[in-house]
Formats: sequence, structure tokens, C-alpha cells
Amino acid sequence: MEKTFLMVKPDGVQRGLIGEIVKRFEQKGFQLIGGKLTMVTRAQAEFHYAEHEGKDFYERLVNFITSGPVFAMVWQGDQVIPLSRTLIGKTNSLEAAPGTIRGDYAVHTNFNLIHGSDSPESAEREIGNFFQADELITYSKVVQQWI
Ligand code: RTP
Ligand code: MG
Repeated sequence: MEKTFLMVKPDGVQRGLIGEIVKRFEQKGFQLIGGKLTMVTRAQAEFHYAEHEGKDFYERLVNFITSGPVFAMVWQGDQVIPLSRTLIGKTNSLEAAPGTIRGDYAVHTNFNLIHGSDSPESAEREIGNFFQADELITYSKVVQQWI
């Protein structure tokens, strides 16, 4: 079953949007298999955003993601990686459609509330950056057969 790494960023935690964001993934039918409120270390942030190293927004991005607690999560389900990106919405706030998390709640591209993995390879390295294997819980859901 496909897994993805989702993270409510410091702005989402500060604005009290953890519950709203978690609700959307639960209601879609995905399964939460790991989650924690945590501070992102500089090393974790640099590993997480390695693909952006050298870009003009990199320093600002690392400073932002380490600036306050985040809510890190692992979710599981069919096509959870691309479907999560659809629920999250476009990176650029001017393009994020209403109905998506960013479209409904984010004003600025720099403060866009939530991260979602963009590929299976990214998901694996991002999950490993934040979770030990024994922090992920496998359990069966009674309603799984209808989703
Ligand atoms: P994320 O990784 O945070 O889930 O966001 P994303 O995939 O939608 O966007 P990505 O291209 O990976 O960029 C990571 C974060 O960097 C900031 N960003 N700023 N041109 C810019 O000023 C710019 N481009 C990207 C955004 O905050 C984005 O979420
Ligand atoms: Mg990204």
C-alpha cells in the first residue's frame, strides 16, 4: 500500500489548522499510520529540502520550517501520493484552487501550511527523516473495503 509523508508546517500549527487538515485526509478515506508534533532540526530541514539547495528561497525555507513545531504524519492508501498533492493544492498561492487546503487557507506561497511528498522515492526518504520504523502502526480498518 502506498505511503506518503505529510507535514503541517509551522504556520498551520500556529493558526490552529491541524484538525482541519487531518480531517480532510481522514474524510477522503486515507489511513493515518504515524503522527507527531515535533521541532524540525536544521539537519532534518536541510535533508528534507536538499532538492532546493542553492535556490534563492532555500535559506528562507529552512528558517521557516525550523521556526516552530510542525505536525509530521505518515498516511497510507491507494494513490495517496498524487491524491494528497491534489487535496493540498498548487504551490503558488495564486494558483491554488478553492477547495484545496492551500486554496482555502493559504495567502502566501512562503506560508502554504502543508507539505506533501511528490513521489514514492521522496516519500520514502522523507518518512525516514522523521520516523523510526516502530513509530508506524499497521492496523486494519473495518470500512476499508468501501474506499
Ligand atoms: P512542499 O515541498 O513544501 O510540499 O511544497 P511543494 O512541493 O508544493 O513546492 P516545492 O517546489 O517543493 O517548494 C518547497 C517550498 O518552497 C517554497 N517555494 N518558494 N519561488 C518561490 O519563492 C518558491 N518556490 C517554492 C514554498 O513554500 C514551497 O512549499
Ligand atoms: Mg515539494
